[in-house]
Amino acid sequence: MFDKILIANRGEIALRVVRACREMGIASVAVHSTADADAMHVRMADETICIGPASSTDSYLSFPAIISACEVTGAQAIHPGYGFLSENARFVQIVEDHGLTFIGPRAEHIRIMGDKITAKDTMKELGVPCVPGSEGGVPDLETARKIGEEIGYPVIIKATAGGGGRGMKVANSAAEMERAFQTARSEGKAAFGNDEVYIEKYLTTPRHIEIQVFGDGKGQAVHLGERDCSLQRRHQKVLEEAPGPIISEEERARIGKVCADAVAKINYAGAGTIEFLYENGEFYFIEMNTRLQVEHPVTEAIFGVDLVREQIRVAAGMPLSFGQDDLTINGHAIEARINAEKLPNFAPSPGKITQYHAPGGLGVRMDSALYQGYKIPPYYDSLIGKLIVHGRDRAEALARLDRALGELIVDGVDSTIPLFRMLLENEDVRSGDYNIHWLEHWLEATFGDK
Ligand code: MV4
Repeated sequence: MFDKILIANRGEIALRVVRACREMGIASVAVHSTADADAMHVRMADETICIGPASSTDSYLSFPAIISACEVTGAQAIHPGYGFLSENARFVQIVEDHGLTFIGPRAEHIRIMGDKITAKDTMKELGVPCVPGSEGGVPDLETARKIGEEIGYPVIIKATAGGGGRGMKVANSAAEMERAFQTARSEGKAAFGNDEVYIEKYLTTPRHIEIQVFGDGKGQAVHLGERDCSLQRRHQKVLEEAPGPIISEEERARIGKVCADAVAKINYAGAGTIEFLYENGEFYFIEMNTRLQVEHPVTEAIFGVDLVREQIRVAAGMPLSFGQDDLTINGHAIEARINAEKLPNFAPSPGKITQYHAPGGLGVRMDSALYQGYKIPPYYDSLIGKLIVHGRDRAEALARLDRALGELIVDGVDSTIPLFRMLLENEDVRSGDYNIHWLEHWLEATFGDK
């Protein structure tokens, strides 16, 4: 096992990793930019090192700064958290070239899943159900039109280097194909330097269901069920829950096994998330994320496992501490993402926290790096906390979320807390009757004329 781990991240996720390290008796090193000198993740780690200026390009994203920080502190492994360098295959290669361990999958798997065409080809080959569409890339407009006729409109054109909603265009009819195709191409070229695109049947009202998988890197893998993350705004998740409100035990076991078998077959190491669109009782693969996700705590809550501890163990060459038969679901969990943003437009709201009180009690977990007097810097994302509640069933989890939100105090900046109070009063949310478009429609209906 490692003696010392460097955490190449900030905020609540850096703190999350510090906590796992401490419980495992591993020393933690926090890195920070000059803007984060007073951050909680820095205060809570065993050692700290400043790696550059406020701009993430020159600090949290800087290969030389992070590798040097390992050399200076003697850290043997790097936990990347999510975002930043967590899905950067070149970084993983460089980490390994320096004799360090990346706590995550191999560079090869990150590379495969980062190219969406290769990811889909790979998954299809492994028996994972995919959205009907083009076989690989679509080289020109003529081919695009042919595929449009074959699979039928509406279709969606996606940049292979995209993902998370960037570089995607819908064509509702043949008349819209030229414009959608060219726009997806040029957006791919401009944003990622890659103009390769592929085409899929456009599913109009799916849910976003993602399966948590975990591999030991040596051919063993398990699944930890699904999360329903359909409540999103502009491709940012707002509320996530596990298990999915409309997924049956049989469906979970079936798609879960397909996913676990797929990652076992490629010797995948560590945590992964296989994203699906779910419509009319069918799962359609869209992307795989080769990192720990923001919303991992809802899975931890219902399975009673520590996914970060498991990531560290697997990276150290240890076997998984649970088999599929050890993993059973207990109750229901919901996560509310608290952002420093002002409603109704979600404008960033950095500034000083004048008062902070975290909720507590049975089934309540607050993952946050906030404290009273902390100044939220304007340079990074606006996530300031995740409130995760766990109940015996969905109704109890909803009631607990409402109760915990009532205890939570974040003063000095605007936050998305009031949004959750409103959502909890909504009948569709209460019954779990929503899809990927629900939240944006509701926001428009609720705040649209303001
Ligand atoms: C789709 C789709 C409908 N049909 N693909 C958006 C983000 C990226 N992960 C994939 N996305 C979508 N792909 C087909 N074939 C609709 C979306 C989509 C979406 C997906 C998940 C969660 C929220 C979304 C919001 C808009 C569009």
